[in-house]
Amino acid sequence: MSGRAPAKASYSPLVPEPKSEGQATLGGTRDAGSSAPGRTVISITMSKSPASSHRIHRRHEQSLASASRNQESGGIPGVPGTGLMRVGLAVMLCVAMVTGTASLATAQVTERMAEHTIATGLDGAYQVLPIDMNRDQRPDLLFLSRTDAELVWFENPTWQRHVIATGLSSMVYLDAADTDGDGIPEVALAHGFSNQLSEEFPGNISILTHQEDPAALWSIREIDRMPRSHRIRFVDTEGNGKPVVVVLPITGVEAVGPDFRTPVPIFYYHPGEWTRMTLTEAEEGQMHGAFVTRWDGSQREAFLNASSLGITLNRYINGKWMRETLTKGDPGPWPRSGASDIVVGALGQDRLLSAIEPFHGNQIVVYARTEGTWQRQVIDDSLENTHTMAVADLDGDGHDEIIAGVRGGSKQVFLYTRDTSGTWTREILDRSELSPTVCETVDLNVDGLIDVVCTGDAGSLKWYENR
Ligand SMILES: [Ca+2]
Ligand SMILES: [Ca+2]
Ligand SMILES: [Ca+2]
Ligand SMILES: [Ca+2]
Repeated sequence: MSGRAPAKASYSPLVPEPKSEGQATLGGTRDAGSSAPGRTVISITMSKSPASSHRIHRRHEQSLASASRNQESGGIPGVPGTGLMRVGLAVMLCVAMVTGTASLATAQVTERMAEHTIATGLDGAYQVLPIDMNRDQRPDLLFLSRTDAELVWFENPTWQRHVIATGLSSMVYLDAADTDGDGIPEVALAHGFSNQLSEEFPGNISILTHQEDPAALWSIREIDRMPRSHRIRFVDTEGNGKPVVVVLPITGVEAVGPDFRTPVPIFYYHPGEWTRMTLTEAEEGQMHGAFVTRWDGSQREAFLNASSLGITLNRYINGKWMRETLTKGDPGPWPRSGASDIVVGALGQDRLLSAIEPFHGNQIVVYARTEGTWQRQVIDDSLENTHTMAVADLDGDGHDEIIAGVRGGSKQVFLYTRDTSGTWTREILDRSELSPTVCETVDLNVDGLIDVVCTGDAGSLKWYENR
């Protein structure tokens, strides 16, 4: 599992000298995140894992885009600065820095991505969730602010803002799924959140249902209160369109930092009954991300959760929750152990697990299953307070890219691409100080190409159009 020492990435700094396209520059010392404005190339070799035909179900079919990359400015979408700077950056993006095996073919995925700003000034911006809210087949954007009293969605493509609930406090997370088959999702919301124990922050769990007009106020029903409830997910455990609601507190109620070393329960609720059920009491420490996926390739959904204990697969089989810890994550000493967020993607026919480690951690880790165990490989350990990750095959080569965002340091959004030789390359998807809290992947303009949408502490909501 993860007991072995992590495979460290090697780095090369970008040398700011114009090179002709296709020309490689070798070697150099690690200087990730330095003042060099271009990308850092991270080179590792991954083991080939056994074949698995799994592919997560929310993925849309995707075709290889045309290679029309020539932007009028000659620059990078969203890159501020003078024309000269843009030209310089464009030239630098044509320079592939390599360590070990040369890799020039698959980088520059960010050149496909055109940045668009949907909204700014969103104080407390925390979560964006793409989902069609009005049955027009265009994904809209549910949006949640930690400090705003209004729960809203932005309507695609005009991005008109609609308020569906008011008078809320300390919202922290939501999920949405159409549980009654009318084409408009129901929303599960965790609010009244704080890391502190206080009657002011009881950890409300509520279900919202639309009325006649999904753009008008929705009805809201509180189903439970559990302090420190922090992540919430619909999970269609039976594959019948009647998902349970799973709630993951960030720590145990009695936990005290920095160790937080008490059990953390996971709860779930059957739709309609809304009686609190305990899924497990075996988690411990700090718990963060949860990723829903059709792990077995059937209609049944499972979810993976990340915590101080690692990454655990949760499946509901024959009326019982079955839990299997896939990896212990970062093998570092408590409390800097385990994982913070987890995503499941695909590398060709193989399953890709990728994680942020440890809690709000500095590392992007990929796992490939080899000979029955998940091999841990750190592809970047230069980050600070990494808070979100997502996967999608943006360039249509059958291998998912990883999108990750940091709230510390440069506060940027990064994109990691693996080429066929196993080399991971890091590019900057958003070089503003977005301080991303959540990024998601979705085909927002319904053109068959998966796009990226992010929000964060800077109060902006942006999408990155795949062209
Ligand atoms: Ca829509
Ligand atoms: Ca519905
Ligand atoms: Ca790809
Ligand atoms: Ca698209």
